[in-house]
Amino acid sequence: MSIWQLSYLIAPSRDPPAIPHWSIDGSADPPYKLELWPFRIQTELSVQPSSSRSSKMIFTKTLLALAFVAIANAQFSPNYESGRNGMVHLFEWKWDDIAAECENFLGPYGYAGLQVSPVNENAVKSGRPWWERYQPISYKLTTRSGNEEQFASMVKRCNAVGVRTYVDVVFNHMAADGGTYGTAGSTADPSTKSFPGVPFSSLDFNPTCSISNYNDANQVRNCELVGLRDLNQGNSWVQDKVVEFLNHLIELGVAGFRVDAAKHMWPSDLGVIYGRLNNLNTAHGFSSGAKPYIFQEVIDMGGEAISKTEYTGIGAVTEFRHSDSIGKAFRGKDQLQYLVNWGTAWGFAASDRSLVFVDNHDNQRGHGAGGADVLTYKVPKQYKMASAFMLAHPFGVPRVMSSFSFDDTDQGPPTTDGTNIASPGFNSDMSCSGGWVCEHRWRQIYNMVAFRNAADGAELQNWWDNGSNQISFSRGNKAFVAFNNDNYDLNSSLQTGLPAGTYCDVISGVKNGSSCTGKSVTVGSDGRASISISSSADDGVLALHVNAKL
Ligand code: 5J7
Ligand code: CA
Repeated sequence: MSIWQLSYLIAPSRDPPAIPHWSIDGSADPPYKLELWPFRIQTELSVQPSSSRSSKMIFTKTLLALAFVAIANAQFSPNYESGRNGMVHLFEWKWDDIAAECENFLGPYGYAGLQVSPVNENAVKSGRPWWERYQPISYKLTTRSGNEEQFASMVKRCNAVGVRTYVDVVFNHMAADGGTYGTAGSTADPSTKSFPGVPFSSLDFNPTCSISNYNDANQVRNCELVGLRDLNQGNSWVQDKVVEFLNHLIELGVAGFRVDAAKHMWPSDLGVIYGRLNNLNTAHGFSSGAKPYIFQEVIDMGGEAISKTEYTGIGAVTEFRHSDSIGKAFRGKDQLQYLVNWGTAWGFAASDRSLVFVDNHDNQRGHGAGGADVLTYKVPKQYKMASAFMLAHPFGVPRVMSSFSFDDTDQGPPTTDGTNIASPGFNSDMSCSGGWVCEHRWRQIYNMVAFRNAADGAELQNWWDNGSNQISFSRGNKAFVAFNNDNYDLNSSLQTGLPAGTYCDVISGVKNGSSCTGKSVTVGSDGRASISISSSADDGVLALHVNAKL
């Protein structure tokens, strides 16, 4: 029999990435070189044939097997528990509060995952702005959200109730000048690029220059973003430290990562780092061989040197065009009828490569892409409509934003004393108090997460529009949603796709036993129902699904 020798080599490269595939070098004789694109993982196959014929067969079979492994292990699945969909970003929440939220709310109400603020040590900045957490000092897991023990316990408690954790990881850079000590007690001297808590020294960073021209990819990736000391991800020590940090989080049971400022890093370096990540921890319920889900922050609104397509071969991307387009549509700058082809036709990445959102922690403050059109909790009616559309539509992996209220764009989370983060309070209607907005606890949002779960796998069907801003569609025969963004009422008999019966509108109320606290809608044996949405309604949406049938 033939004997193969596999040796794994990592080759640094700056080539553009592609859809993952194995490529073979052109040589006719063994050893054959195989390369998994775009991860730059090379495998050498030494084939010792007993006869040239069988060696060719085994070679072909091996190629097929390796290609299968590459697909099965691709990091494009969020690793959700089956029947669950939708994640929430609990921006600046404390780990103990999140653990309780998983058990009391996220698990029971069907959320599949949560994104947490950066877990590693950050620079302590005066006034404690939210953005200090994007200024790393070390990879020690102590922040204002809690320490490593609390984080580990949170991940475990959330996994136990079916809610997966995704960590916002910041490794494009370390802190800028002025950040001389961190939340875990480490000191640093950014002015000399000294971060002993890791440790990183000046050798690990790119030479100082500033990013001013977004049409120059070299500058965007090799220079400093607003003075943040720019790590060289092509450096093997930097790779080792980052991989160690991410693998530590995988060991603790996380399901994936949001990669901050991915646009400012070379895709080929990211491919090397991702290629060295361990499989998810099976002790936390992940299937064996599961890879971390990776969604990369690449702000690509067009017109710049860097395109999101350079990143979609190695992970998903945060689809900022979705945020911009959905904001424009529900602000009335685009008619809802045009949403009929919502998806890649709008310039979005493929559905399984798009992490979609109405707003994020950055663009809700006008700091990031999308500008004035981004919808936030400050415009509740339009925000609920846009969120309902995102959650009802099958496109993308949706993320719900959960904010603290702010007036000033630098303002950090609510505190008890100016330093320590305050826990959210809860009102009898389940909404939050104490400065926490908790959009994820708004009925119109959490009930649409349940809608998405009920609709799981069902195609978009029965699209209807009135030629302007009244639309409706079904998800197979599982769920139906209608929107009215015109300044006159919607009163129409519409095809819901649903089985005959009476359903609770989960926007105006909740199903409570055999009754509904909001509007009830009767679907006839032909699937049609008379649908009404007043133009002066608080929300402008009506949603029905089979799990809210009365
Ligand atoms: C990067 C982009 O490529 C981009 O297109 C964008 O819109 C924003 C950024 C950006 O990313 C950051 C990532 C970090 O991890 C840390 C950061 O501090 C930033 C960051 O500052 C940043 O850009 C800010 O916002 C842009 C709209 C401005 O054009 C930039 O100049 C910058 O603004 C700076 O914000 C101010 O100049 C400076 O005075 C102020 O102290 C600083 C405050 O920090 C932030 O606003 C942090 C933003 C941030 C953005 C993110 O997308 C993110 O994931 C994390 C933080
Ligand atoms: Ca960089």
